[in-house]
Amino acid sequence: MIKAIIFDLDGVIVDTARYHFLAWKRLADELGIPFTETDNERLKGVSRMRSMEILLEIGGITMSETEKEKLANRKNTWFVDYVERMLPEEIYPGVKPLLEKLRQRGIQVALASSSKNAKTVIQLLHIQELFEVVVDGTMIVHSKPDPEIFLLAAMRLGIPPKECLVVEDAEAGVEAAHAAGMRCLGIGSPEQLFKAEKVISKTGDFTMEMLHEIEEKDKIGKLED
Ligand code: B16
Ligand code: MG
Repeated sequence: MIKAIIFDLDGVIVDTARYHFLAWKRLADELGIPFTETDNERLKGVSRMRSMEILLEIGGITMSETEKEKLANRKNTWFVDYVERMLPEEIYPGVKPLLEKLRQRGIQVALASSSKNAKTVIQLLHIQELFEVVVDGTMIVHSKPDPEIFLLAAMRLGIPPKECLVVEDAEAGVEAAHAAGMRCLGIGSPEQLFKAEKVISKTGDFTMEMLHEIEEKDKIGKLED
């Protein structure tokens, strides 16, 4: 029985995933690294510094930790510029009513984002009061695909992991959910997110029937087969 739903932020609630891509692309262009939307899939859900390392791996470039931090901070400045210009209307269609409906039905709702900017984003969207629990990149040591962020969310909700459903747009996020012993609804393409119990293209398309459908499926424990 699913008692709680833990939502990722970037790419699930709002299209900040696009802003992350644009900011990384700008840095990649400056460094002369070829960087496509396909490459960007590897950065989704992972921490800022790990994303920086993946970008340098793609370009075959090595540099000192200090230099890496300087460049990652630069990327973050550009990302924050996009975010600060964001309007509350940019929340994906149907997401706010969905969060309200889930709470009315007695399902607990949490946010678990690897982003250190998550609190700013939900404040700008005026949705912070819709989450019982918010955990972000400032509260964890290991980012997705490590399960830490989802386990922390479940602990703060007081709900066992097996009774939590994660909603994610990143492969690293689906892996993190399963590593936490939770089921996962993927948002995006079924080819990319094939490990998720179910995949839909938009968060706003989520229905209560899907929740029951996912409850019926129990892929947990079978993923290693
Ligand atoms: P920041 P999510 C993740 O957020 C993004 O998907 C990922 O692309 C980003 O690198 C990470 O947050 C860190 O973000 O640089 O703002 O701390 O998808 O877990 O909500
Ligand atoms: Mg995401």
